[in-house]
Amino acid sequence: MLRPLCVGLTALAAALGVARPAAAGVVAVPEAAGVQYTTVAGVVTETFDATPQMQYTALATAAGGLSAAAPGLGVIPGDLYGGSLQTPYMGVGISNAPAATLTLPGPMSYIGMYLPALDATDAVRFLSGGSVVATFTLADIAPLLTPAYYGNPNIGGNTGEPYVYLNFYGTAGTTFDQVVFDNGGSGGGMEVDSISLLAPTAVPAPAGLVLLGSGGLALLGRRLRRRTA
Ligand SMILES: [Ca+2]
Ligand SMILES: [Ca+2]
Repeated sequence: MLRPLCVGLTALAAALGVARPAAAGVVAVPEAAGVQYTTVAGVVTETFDATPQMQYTALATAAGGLSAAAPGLGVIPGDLYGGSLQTPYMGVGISNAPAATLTLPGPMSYIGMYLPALDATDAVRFLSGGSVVATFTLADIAPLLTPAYYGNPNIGGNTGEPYVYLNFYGTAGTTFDQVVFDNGGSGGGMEVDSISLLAPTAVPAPAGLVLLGSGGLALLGRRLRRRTA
C-alpha cells in the first residue's frame, strides 16, 4: 500500500524543510481484473470502435490528437492481444510505428486507458510542456496485479501477459498535456483502448491500490537524499 508511504514521505520532506515537498507525480490505479473500461464517472472516451481500421500518422480522437511516425499507428480489429470486449483498438509496434503521442486538449490530471497484453518493454510516458513527468512500465504495474489479470479476459489465451485498465492521476497539482505510448522497440506490439479523460480539474486519487510513478518516486528519493546528506 503505497499511498500511506507517499503521505509519510511528504510529511518527512516537510519536516526536513524541503521547499517544495516532491509529492508531485503520477499514480496509477488499476480497475478490477477483467474490467476493460474506466469506472470513473463523467469521462469522455475514445473507443476506436468507429474509426476506419488502417494506419494513421495523425488521428483526431475524443481524447485529443494522436500522432506517429510513418507508417503510423494502427487501428486494429479486436483480437487475442487487444480491444475492450474484443472491440477495435490502437496498436503501435510490429508493422506499425513503434510509438504514438497523444496530445491532450489541455493540461490534465486524469487519464484512463485499457492496456491489454502488456509487454515488458511497453511504456506509458506522461509529459508536461515537453518534459517527462512520469513513466510507467510493466515493472511498475505488475506488483499490483494478481494472476486474475493475466490472459485475455474475453476469449482466454496469452496467459503470460496482463490485461489491465489503469486510471492515472496527477498528484499534488501535477498535470500532463501529452501521453506517449511506446513499445520500446521490441518485437511485440503495444495495445491501447478506451482512453478516457475528465475536464482539467483536480481529481483526488481514490483510496486503495495506488502506485507512484517510478520517475516521481526516484525524484522524491533524490531530493530527500540530497536534503539529508
Ligand atoms: Ca475499442
Ligand atoms: Ca503487447
